[in-house]
Amino acid sequence: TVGKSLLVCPPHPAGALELCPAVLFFSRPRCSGIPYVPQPRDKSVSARSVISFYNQSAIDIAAEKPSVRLTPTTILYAGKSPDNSHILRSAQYLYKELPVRVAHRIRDFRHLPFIVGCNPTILHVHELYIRSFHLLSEFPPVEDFESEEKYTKLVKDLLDDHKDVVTLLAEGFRESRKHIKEYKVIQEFLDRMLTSRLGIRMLAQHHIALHQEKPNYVGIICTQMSLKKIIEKWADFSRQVCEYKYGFAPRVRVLGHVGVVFPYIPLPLDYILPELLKNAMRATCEQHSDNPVNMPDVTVTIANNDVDFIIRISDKGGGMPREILEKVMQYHFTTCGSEMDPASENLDGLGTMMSAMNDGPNGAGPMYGFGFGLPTSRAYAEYLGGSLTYNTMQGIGTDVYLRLRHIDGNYESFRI
Ligand code: ADP
Ligand code: K
Ligand code: MG
Repeated sequence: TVGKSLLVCPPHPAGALELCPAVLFFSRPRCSGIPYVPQPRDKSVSARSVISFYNQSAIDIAAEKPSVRLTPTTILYAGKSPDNSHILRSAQYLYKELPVRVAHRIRDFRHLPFIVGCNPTILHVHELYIRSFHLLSEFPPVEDFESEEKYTKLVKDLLDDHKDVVTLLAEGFRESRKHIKEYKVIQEFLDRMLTSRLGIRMLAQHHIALHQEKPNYVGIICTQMSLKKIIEKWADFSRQVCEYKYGFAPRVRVLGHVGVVFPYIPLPLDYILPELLKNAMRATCEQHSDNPVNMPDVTVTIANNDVDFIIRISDKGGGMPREILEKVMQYHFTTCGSEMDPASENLDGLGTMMSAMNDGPNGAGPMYGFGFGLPTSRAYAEYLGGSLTYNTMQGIGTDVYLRLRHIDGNYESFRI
């Protein structure tokens, strides 16, 4: 039923947003069949990638360079020039920066334990990065608007090429993690990989968005973001996914500083909020399945101050059993089905869900099952200078706290 329900999931309200959970997690390469089998790729590209395993000097040199990370304030106040020279400067920054960041990720792939690096799915992603490195570093310098336009087209294409990377990594590590004794190796790799990817995508999306005029937006920064509105948007979305899965869904109440409006980047919230809300709704539905009419609400409380803002998501879904407390933050750990063991391979469920997610670019993520919701959300929150923590009361429910730094506060928030 999981697979069936997901085939007709509600559309994703984020529309074309690159970072929507569905796009991040569950879409697949246009070229690939399902279940995933690495496809024979363009010969020249393949040969290129293999050669670069041996002849690495360009990648090595780039990987030695530090990445230049910008604060959101720098981006916000970079200034809009009537002659659009800010767009050119933005492209020139990306032109220098992207090959370095991609080279860092390639270095990480090379440092993976051999047995993991050999996994065909992981190798495929590794090759995708090598290919991107070559495309980016061999592009002629961006000097005028004509070359800027071509460069922006390349950046768009690469965003698209990489949209399935999280799904592929989830799959590759699920297959190969049994060979690794230390979970920390996987966690550190995925934390770095996913947050770096978030950063690259924010920069790329920002550059693309600079080309469009949108009220209250400078690139991807919303200058008047209403937390209440964005929470409500994702609450509606999650309720639809939930209703589809269970036939009912708890209501969501938003309390606290509901009137606050401030500049922020909605993109990461578009990933984190639905993941946390789906978790709360799933727990509530499963705990109160005998009396869905009187299901307790999920309560979201906003607290805002000069330094940061906190979103608490409280559910009365019975809490997390003691024996899984230590594991819920682990990548791949899920209580999908009756199994509580992360090593248990619910291949059927995963396969069906993954394929369901590839039906359209704006398809919805599944209610649960990947075990990536909490760890990815925490990695993103920490990357953004914040935190994700939880308290659970066995028998009653769970409170999850998402704390994030303001980008216009007195302290440096984070660097993208
Ligand atoms: P998934 O939702 O795919 O299982 P997550 O990382 O989002 O992966 O969550 C991991 C596990 O943590 C869930 O399977 C569930 O057992 C537990 N969990 C998460 N949030 C809650 C919650 N609010 N109440 C009870 N259990 C939860
Ligand atoms: K998990
Ligand atoms: Mg989840």
